[in-house]
Amino acid sequence: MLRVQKANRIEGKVKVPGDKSISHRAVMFGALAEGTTTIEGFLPGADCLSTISCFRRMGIEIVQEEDRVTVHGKGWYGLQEPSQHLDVGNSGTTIRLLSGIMATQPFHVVMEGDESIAKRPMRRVVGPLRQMGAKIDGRKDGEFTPLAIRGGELKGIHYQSPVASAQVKSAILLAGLQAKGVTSVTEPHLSRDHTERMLQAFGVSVVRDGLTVSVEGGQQLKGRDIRVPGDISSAAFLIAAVMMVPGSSLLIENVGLNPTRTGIIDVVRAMGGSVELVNERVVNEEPVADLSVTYAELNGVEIGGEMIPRLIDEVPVIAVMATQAKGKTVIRDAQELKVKETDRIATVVSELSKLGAKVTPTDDGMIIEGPTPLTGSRIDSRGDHRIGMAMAIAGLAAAGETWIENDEAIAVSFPNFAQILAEICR
Ligand code: SPQ
Repeated sequence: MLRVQKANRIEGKVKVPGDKSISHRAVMFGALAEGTTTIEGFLPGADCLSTISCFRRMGIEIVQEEDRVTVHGKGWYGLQEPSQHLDVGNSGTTIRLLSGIMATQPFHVVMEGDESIAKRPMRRVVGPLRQMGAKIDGRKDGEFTPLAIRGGELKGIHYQSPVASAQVKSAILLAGLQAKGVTSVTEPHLSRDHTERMLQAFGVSVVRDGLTVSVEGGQQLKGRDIRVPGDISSAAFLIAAVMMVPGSSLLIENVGLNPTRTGIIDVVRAMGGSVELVNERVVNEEPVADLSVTYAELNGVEIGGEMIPRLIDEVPVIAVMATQAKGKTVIRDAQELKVKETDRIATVVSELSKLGAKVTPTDDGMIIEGPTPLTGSRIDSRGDHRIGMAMAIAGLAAAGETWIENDEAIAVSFPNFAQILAEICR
């Protein structure tokens, strides 16, 4: 169990681990590319290690030491049929992107993960991949794991996605790279675009036209060196830590600032907090900067529409900040939260209420009223890394001690979270 005490101040200079979305993609694309890919700044979190182990099971040699990884790619069709099931652990990104890749492979594979993965919807990728010609089966007609895929020849489709999801978009585009003709995906709002950026870095031609992105079949990837920036979704917890404790300030170095991910910065600023970008640069097609974060009294805010995909993983910690903000914070259009590692509307409401917060669930989000004094309590991460970390941050402003049960889930995306928190808390 993780114990968090009320903090007097947050201060210092820190680096967050590598971006999870980019780390997954670097390993996957490296494995499918011709030649060697080296990755620096890789996130050695449980989810990305699941991606590595899946590709090792398909015969790809991958050497990983902390945040350095070397992938010996054998080209798109260099993967071998695995003799065992692929275990994706807790990682939605792994199973959904791999579904797209497996749909192109001339062999049979079964993929499954943990209890949380078994409850997450898969037909959102299975449906369009079947339209392309892939043979995929799973519980409830392909809605749930285990998924059994027999890949083969695919045809390009145009897919109008009902959800703004980078995992859906990526699965289809990856399958499209080996399909006949052109494959395109149109989303209702722009989701994170790391796949598009990194495919281009691996030598693939990707065409964007507004909310539509397309690829032509028959393209090959070439191995390259990748430097992964720090994960803004991890930095979000530290930004929130500053906003929870009056008088705090923090420098967070080397944070990825892809505009499809920076909603958290816009929201903190809209609430009245100060986040300045220092030393802005571009690393491997991704914008990066250091963040200088300073405490300010916050006001409630309304969030919805196209902003939601830009901060979807940060909603739990935004709810935490909102407990200390003056007035109402309303989060809408965020029904996707219900199909994450947990139903994040329900878990935020149940766990944050235990600390004394005023949070009301709605059909597509939640309403938080603040400021409310919080009192330390025993919280359950429910096996969801982002819930565990968000509640630990709430604990920094709660009287007494807050205990986070099932805190091991935090290692999914931020293995040294407790250590960094200890370093910056005064
Ligand atoms: O990989 P997983 O388990 O789906 O992880 C989460 C997270 O909180 O870390 C979501 F639960 O992030 C997703 C994110 O919500 C990672 C991701 C990606 O790398 O493509 C995209 C988002 O999901 P989606 O469903 O909107 O595509």
